[in-house]
Amino acid sequence: MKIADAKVIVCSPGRNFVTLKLVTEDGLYGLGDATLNGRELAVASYLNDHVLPTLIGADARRIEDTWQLLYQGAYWRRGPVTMAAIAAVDTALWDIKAKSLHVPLYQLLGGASREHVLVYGHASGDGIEDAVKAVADYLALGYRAIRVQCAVPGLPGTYGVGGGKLFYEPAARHAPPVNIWSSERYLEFVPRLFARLRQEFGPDPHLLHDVHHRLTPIEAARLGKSLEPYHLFWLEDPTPAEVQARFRLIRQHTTTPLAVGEVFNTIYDCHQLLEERLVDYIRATVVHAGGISHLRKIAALAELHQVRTGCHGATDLSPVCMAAALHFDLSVHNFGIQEYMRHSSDTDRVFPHQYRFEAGALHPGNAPGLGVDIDETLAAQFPYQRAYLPVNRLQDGTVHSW
Ligand code: GCO
Ligand code: MG
Repeated sequence: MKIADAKVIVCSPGRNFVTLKLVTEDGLYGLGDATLNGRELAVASYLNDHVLPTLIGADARRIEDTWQLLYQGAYWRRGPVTMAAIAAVDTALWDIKAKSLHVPLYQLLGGASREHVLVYGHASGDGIEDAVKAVADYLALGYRAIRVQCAVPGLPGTYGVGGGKLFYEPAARHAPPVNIWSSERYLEFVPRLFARLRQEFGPDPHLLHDVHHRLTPIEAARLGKSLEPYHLFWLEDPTPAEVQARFRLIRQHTTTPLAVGEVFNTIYDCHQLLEERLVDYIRATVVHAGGISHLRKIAALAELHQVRTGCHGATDLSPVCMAAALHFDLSVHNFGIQEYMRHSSDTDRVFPHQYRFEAGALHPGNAPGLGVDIDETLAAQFPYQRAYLPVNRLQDGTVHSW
């Protein structure tokens, strides 16, 4: 079963997506998401200029061998661009293999470990009462887990607010938006937000919060401690994780569960966090962590240390990635939760898919392969538009993590 054709489809049905399509000599095809928010064309070039010419004529059944060839064979390892390109090839090959065997992908990954996949959506507000209303709206839609972000009084453009109620789009066209940040104001505000939410909704709904790498370890420790009475499902990315040992300090001070890893690309980015059990959830996902093959290895290491998965699933992860993540989520034993932000109706039309939301959970469906397709004619009507993620500055102008 040789790979006969390969193409990269870049489209922008509401936001940019990069999709790889591999076609075999038997006429089967598979899809892989290669979208890297704000840096989309770098991955398209990596695939077009360097990877795809070497794939034509290769055996589409050799998924692990192809992964190793693209990873080790390039000599230059890791990094988001490389790993998104490898992920796209890997995902497309799994799609092809499952289609060739007429089974939904999760059957090849060990079969279903659960009936469906618990998901969380994002509620956000310009003020506390707005956030309360947004959470109520999500609960009314059937969600059982909700991430809550709220504008911090006195700071313009706080992360996590705006961009639509059911999808979240931080990237902007033409130039990066600039946000302003104060950790002092934020640390004072967030416990008040969650106190109000628990007062309104009681102990049942799972509440999550994303810090987006904005605190120092000791500040993160303080936040985790001050949120303990409101028992969050998780506190996400409390501090940057380039130095994994930084999380030891946070752990010494708080029992609030921690989730990390949406920007990780390989198992090497998180092995210490997992081995020392410095986090409770690992957020690496298919497109940014080398595909299904590599994510399974991360999940296996996490399982050894009782860390559960919580894959990234913001709107910039395409329906192809969402479908792949759902097959993975359904199959791994140590699944925790899946982030699920919806796509625009144009995106849903360009990527018809089988997965469906019901009662706060998703199921990938039982179509052979990933259960997601691309309408190339429609995709061509939505050409690429340059877009940038925001940047963040402190009140005195200093650049800060966004
Ligand atoms: C999340 C993320 C997103 C990212 C975005 C970057 O937890 O969903 O932090 O909001 O910022 O996906 O491309
Ligand atoms: Mg996040």
